[in-house]
Amino acid sequence: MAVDVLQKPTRIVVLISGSGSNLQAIIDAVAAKQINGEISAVISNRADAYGLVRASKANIATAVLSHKEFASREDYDSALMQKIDSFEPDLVVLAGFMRILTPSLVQNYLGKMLNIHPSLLPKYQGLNTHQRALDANDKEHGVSVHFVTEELDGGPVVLQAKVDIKADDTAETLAERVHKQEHIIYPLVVKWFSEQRLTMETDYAVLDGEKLPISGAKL
Ligand code: NHR
Ligand code: GAR
Repeated sequence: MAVDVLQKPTRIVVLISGSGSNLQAIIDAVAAKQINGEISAVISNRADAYGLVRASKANIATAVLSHKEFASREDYDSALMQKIDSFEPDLVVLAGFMRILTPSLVQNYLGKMLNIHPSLLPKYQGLNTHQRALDANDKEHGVSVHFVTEELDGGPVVLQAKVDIKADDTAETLAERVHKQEHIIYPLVVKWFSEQRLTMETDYAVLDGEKLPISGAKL
């Protein structure tokens, strides 16, 4: 019997702040039954995030929780946690979510929260990664999917994809090529998680019972 009829679908909550093209890639992979799961909700900290339109078009519940309406990060994150928990997720996916999360929120979803970060971690944690790779004259750049821990962009890497940097690249042209890779690797990692093949230990990710190296699995 096929694995997917034995395991119950992973309930996924996706957090976004913007365009939601990674969200779309995951919506498409769920629709194509590549992911053994369902997207229970999409939550944005910005009311104008285009990803909310993508979610509505796919008949997925949406919620907006603006950080501007809260006095502190702690207050915001406790409301965000309540909102996330109301959808009872097995997995929380950060897909271009632009707010740093407090330790207590992160602890609550430890081993159950993934992020996609546009650099070859541990290089270029934080923001403006494409420009920083160009400024450093790097020959290659890329993207990482990692488990979220308290350390910003510092949790165990699951999978990376590389792109060559061209002499005439700008941050925009480079970001565009990185995006294409994002839309391949993020659905794949969510698929692994949904098949219960992927877990997190304190300092590393585990795929099919094997400890992954710091640069993640081999594609
Ligand atoms: N939270 C924790 N605890 N750990 C991580 O690894 C996280 C996280 C929250 C978000 C995504 C991350 C990225 O992939 C992410 C990973 C936002 C900022 C940031 O500086 C940095 C990294 C990431 C997301 N945000 C500003 C802030 O003050 C706001 C910037 C804005 O609104 O445009 O939160 O890059
Ligand atoms: C993606 O490139 C993602 O790697 C990046 O934001 C973009 C979101 O695009 N994430 C971060 O920079 C996190 N701080 P999308 O909304 O079209 O998926």
